[in-house]
Amino acid sequence: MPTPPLKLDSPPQAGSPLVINASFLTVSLPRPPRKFYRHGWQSWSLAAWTEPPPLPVQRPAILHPLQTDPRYVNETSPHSSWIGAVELDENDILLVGALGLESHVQLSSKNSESQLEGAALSMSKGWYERDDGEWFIARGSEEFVFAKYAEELGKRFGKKSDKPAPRVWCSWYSLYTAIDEAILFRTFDELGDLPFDVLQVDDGWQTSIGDWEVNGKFPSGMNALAEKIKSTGRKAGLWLAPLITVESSRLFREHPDWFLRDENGKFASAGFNWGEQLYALDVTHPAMLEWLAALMKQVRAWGFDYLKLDFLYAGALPGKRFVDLPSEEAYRGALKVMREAMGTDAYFLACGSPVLPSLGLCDALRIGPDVSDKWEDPRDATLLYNFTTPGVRNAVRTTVSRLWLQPLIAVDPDVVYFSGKENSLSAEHKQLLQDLAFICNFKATSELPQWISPAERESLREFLTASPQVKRINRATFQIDDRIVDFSSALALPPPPRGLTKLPASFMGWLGNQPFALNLFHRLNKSAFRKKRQRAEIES
Ligand code: 9PG
Repeated sequence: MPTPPLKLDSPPQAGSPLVINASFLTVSLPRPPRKFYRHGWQSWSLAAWTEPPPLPVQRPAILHPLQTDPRYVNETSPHSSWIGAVELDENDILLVGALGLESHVQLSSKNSESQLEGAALSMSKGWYERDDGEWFIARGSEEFVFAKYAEELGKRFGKKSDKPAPRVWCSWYSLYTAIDEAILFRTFDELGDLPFDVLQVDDGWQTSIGDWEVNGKFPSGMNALAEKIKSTGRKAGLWLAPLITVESSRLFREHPDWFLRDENGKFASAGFNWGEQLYALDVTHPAMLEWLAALMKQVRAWGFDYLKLDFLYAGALPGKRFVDLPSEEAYRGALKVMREAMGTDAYFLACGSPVLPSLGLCDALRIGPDVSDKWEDPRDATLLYNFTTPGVRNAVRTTVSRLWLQPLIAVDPDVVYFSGKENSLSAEHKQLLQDLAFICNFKATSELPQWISPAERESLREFLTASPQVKRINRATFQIDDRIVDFSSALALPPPPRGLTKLPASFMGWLGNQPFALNLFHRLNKSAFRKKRQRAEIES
């Protein structure tokens, strides 16, 4: 029997957190909050302290399953996955956090009239999708409430792995999908004695998303690729997106019964990427799970010991499954299957992953959107109001807002850039990314050695060998050795589209929803990546 809804007329006293059971919980706030902490569902979804009113719905809608929790994206009250917090006053934070899966926190008003009058929102509510579960409620300093919440999560989801975070070179942010055997072999040689622990091959080696076999650009095969990396004295890393497929994959054609369906029995959308419609695997289907375990074993047998498993949100999307499990529980089951099959000695980085359901089962988690060689794309930020797309500002904002996860899991902030070639970031923004890596204690980079000057190569070496003392001063400011680093320029959100910008905003929202436009965009990108690859050849 689920417990009846629970109402707390006042929050707990500062310094005395509560853990209680309820399917539905409301906490009356002693005063209107100044800010709301929203926590996006998966790695790329926005996490930030924002003004209390709801934010405009991000666009385009076709990408919602890929970028947010599609069930709550249209919510008109500020919504947060598993955990929410309000700032009542300077350093007076009230945190409401679920200690179980399938749970949400929302800021709401007592009645809709007060909202219409513009009065501040005055209640925090939390609920579980099914049955009831535990809630953690605490009031106090920001540091205190988040640390205590993390402690309680650790007791329930498992501890942080004791593997040290490796220093990673990853192929994505240089040539994207335009990788091939020749350029990677050469890169692995030219990285020379730079102190990387892992060289990780990203998207571009496979036949198709869903068909995890080597493509024609790697004629020597996967064993040889791993072998080449290992011959340089590093561990071999590989990217794959095992819980998703593109429409044109053989897997999708051959096993239509392995895919998640919606209420009407149609295939549920997992978003749109690589110029195609994406579908999610049904992570409860026994035959699919066998396939998944075999895939993990295959990757290990090829010789890869560091696995970046991406687009994992697909395993937790809402829909009809072979076994009727709550979606996040189903996802967690698939993560267990993958972990068991790959072995505990593999380093497992989860990306594009729902946050709470991944704790305790992987070694590291990407906690923000991708970086790029741009600070911010004005089209995405101001017109589409979308903060999940690649860019330094988006990555810094969400990552800094999720550092409270550090006691629970290694947090990956994505890569740092050093090169002036093929990159238009300012020195300040590059430094901000370096500092982000320091505060996350997770270091990765992606550049081709021929793009970096001898001086840049030395900065990269220094970065990889440094282990600065990091101290958080407040939400936005850190002390890194004897420097004070301020991330506030990244944390704020631009104002919602207003007045004359509403028209181009609607048009971009419409255009971004058209598969033909996304496909065209994909092809343009691909050709730009190929040109970059050609330039890399000429520079040799
Ligand atoms: C490979 C890449 C890299 C990268 C991952 C992931 O919102 N989106 O449309 C979206 C698409 C791709 C993406 C992130 C977000 O990138 O984070 O490091 O591995 O896949 O395709």
